[in-house]
Amino acid sequence: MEKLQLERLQNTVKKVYENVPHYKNEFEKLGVKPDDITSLSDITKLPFTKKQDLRNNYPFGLFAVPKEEVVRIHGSSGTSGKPTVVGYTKNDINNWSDIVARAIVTAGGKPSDIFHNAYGYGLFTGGLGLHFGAERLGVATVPISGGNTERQITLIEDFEPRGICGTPSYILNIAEKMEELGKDPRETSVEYGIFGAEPWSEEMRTTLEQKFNIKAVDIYGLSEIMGPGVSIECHEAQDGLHIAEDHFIVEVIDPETLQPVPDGEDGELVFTSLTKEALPIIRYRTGDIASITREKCICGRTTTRMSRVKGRIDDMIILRGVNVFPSEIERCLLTLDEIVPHYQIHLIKKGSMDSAELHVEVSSLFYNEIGEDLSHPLVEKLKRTIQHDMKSTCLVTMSIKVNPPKSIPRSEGKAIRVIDRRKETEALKV
Ligand code: DLL
Repeated sequence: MEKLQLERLQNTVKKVYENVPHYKNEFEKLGVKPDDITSLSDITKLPFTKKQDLRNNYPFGLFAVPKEEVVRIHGSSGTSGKPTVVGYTKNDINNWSDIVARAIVTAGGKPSDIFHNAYGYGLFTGGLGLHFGAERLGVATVPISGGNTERQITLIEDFEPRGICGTPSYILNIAEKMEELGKDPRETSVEYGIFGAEPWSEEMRTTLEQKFNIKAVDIYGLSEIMGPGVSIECHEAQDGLHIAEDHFIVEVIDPETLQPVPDGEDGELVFTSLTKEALPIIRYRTGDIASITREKCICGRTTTRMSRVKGRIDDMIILRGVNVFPSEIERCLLTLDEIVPHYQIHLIKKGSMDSAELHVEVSSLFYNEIGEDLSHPLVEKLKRTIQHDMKSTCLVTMSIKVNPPKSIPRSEGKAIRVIDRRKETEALKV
């Protein structure tokens, strides 16, 4: 594997140096030439790539092949402004399909399956990425995309898929809709789920596995590197995501010092592509926080594994010096029966201090129990419990807002967990 990686790294470095002016400039700034890469550890001599570099070269400035060779364009969902644009040659699509086909097998899929693909089709890489991989494996793929939940349920009942994929928040949404319609998700034909594209917790895994009586695995990826399939958990261990190391080199760095962190310690994931033609990418800083292990997995695979992504550096909330990721808050919330696994964190200003409101939603059962009265003493008790859990496990204090059932917006793709209202709440104070 190391021999293959080095060969492919050297090719990639040469390709970007010769064909992408941005990389030639960056290499020259650091005084590094393609021939300087003689071992895998030389990768640290190379420049990092950041999302801003893609934006500065919008739309096609980082492409390493003539436009005629590009057969597909995707874009990252991004927060604001223009999307980050990525491109693929025929070969890139071919490799990506192989990687995703392999990922589906790792998750427990078989060529004879029917596969319900509830990832969004479009500029987002989720839908088409899983689709091509599933077809490559030979499974009958249902390109339902996200949304239109009642129709999704009908097709799950009628087509009897063995596999399902989508964002964990949307799949939960499907389960809830089924329950609302008096159907039991445990009675569907689904046996395994491939969930990702957003951070989710171990507790959310348990919730989804129990609701559908399935095995749920975590899939990771990002448009800039390829899309879904950069890594995936195996169904045997469900313990860390196997990285497709024949196509990507992983590093984990301290986001402040940019120095490598030891295996097992959290840091920012950095990926270098090894086989990409249209958009080869060197040391891409993902902004995602995770750790890696090189220990052999019980499934027999020997690839490096990454932990579940805790969250993006940009999504980390800092309250009075304490750092917390929404996924850690989710872990606390899912242990309580009175509330459902939908929540939002509103960042607000209290005076000059940043503070946070945690919006949760009660279950219909609990809502009936309290006579639909949110000033009921049991609600006060619930708030105190959440506040206490939050303080003891996440070390943060948040004010808790308890909302009636179905009041927190449901996602059809990636869930929005953090809403920054600091600007507007600051204005209110003046
Ligand atoms: O989300 C690709 C994807 C599609 C992955 C379907 C898995 C399944 P982007 O839209 O470019 O691509 O967003 C990439 O999403 O940097 C992470 O912050 C987050 N992300 C992706 N997978 C996971 C995961 C797709 N399993 C960004 N856990 C990444 C946590 C994830 N975060």
